[in-house]
Amino acid sequence: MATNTQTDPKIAEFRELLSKARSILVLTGAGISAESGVPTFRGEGGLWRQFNATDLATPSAFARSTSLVWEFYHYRRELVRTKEPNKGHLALVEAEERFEKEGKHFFILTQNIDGLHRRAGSRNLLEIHGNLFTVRCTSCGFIEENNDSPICEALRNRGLPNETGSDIPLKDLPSCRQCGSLVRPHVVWFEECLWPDVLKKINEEITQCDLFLVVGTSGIVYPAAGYASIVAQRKVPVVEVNIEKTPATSTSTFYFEGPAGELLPMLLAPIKTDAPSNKTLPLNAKTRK
Ligand code: BV8
Ligand code: ZN
Repeated sequence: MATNTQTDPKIAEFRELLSKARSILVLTGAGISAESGVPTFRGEGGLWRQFNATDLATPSAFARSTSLVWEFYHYRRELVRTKEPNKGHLALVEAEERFEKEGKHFFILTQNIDGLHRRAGSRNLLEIHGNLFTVRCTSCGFIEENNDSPICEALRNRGLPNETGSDIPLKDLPSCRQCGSLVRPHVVWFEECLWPDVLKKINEEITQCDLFLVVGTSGIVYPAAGYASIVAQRKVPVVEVNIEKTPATSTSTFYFEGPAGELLPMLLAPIKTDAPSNKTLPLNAKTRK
């Protein structure tokens, strides 16, 4: 049941851990964008034209129904453009800035491709599955950020969830600025491996962290779903924030139930120290040796 932020003693325990942590790693999933109005994969709204995202986010779907898959990604690009980061994203930005000032390491691995962490201002961030606004050429491999709306004329006003039929000819779909061939979203589809440089960075972060927050993910998709148990095996505290229990809950030291937009600002708020630190003592005071 939902965490009572006034009385739950676990919160004080967590915040004590947070104050002592030197390297905080956060893994986020679609749930952190839910309060921004971006549908999650497996909640309601996770369907588009009666398709599951997981049916369309594959190389074979793109090869078989290129127009349909581009309409799906075009729809998501245009939808996300109308959304804003929420208090959960912003709490992570504020925490990153504060912890950096305290000489701590703070890093976010997001599974989301919506770009909302970036727009919120997070800098220590890795979008492990790519980004909706980056495209890659299917022929020459050229990768570039593309914020065009629409991304090509043929997709203007297309891709609506209640539309049927997807028959845009390949030649009218988004094309490479370098060689003119068809481009695809530069994201990691199911049955595709995460990129080697991304895997290297993930490994660095999960081996160095001494506190691991898992926020708004169903813990179904690998390899991300495996990180909590890898970190827990190092006896590092795992803290889950979700509106429901997930497979990660059993490996979590703390499980805080509730919307990330409400819980994160409270969980990550600056620790108010009552005792004046020597930084705040009046100039002529002597700090006790
Ligand atoms: C890989 C980008 C090695 C695209 C995504 C068979 C063949 C091949 C592979 C596999 C296979 N079987 C299994 C696999 C591995 C597969 C996998 O894990 N499949 C799952 C379905 C079982 N993984 C892969 O293929 C990965 N690559 O393994 O390479 C390999 C290679 C070949 C062969 C074998 C192995 C690649 C996975 C990456 C896929 N790309 N995204 C796109 O977005 O279009 S995954 C996509 O779904 C998201 O990016 C995210 O990562 C993932 C899961 O979504 P979540 O973020 O968890 O969202 P979800 O909706 O599920 O849950 C939301 C949660 O939020 C819920 O818990 C909800 O309670 C909570 N919530 C809601 N509101 C709130 C909230 N919490 C807090 N506050 C709120 N307000
Ligand atoms: Zn090209």
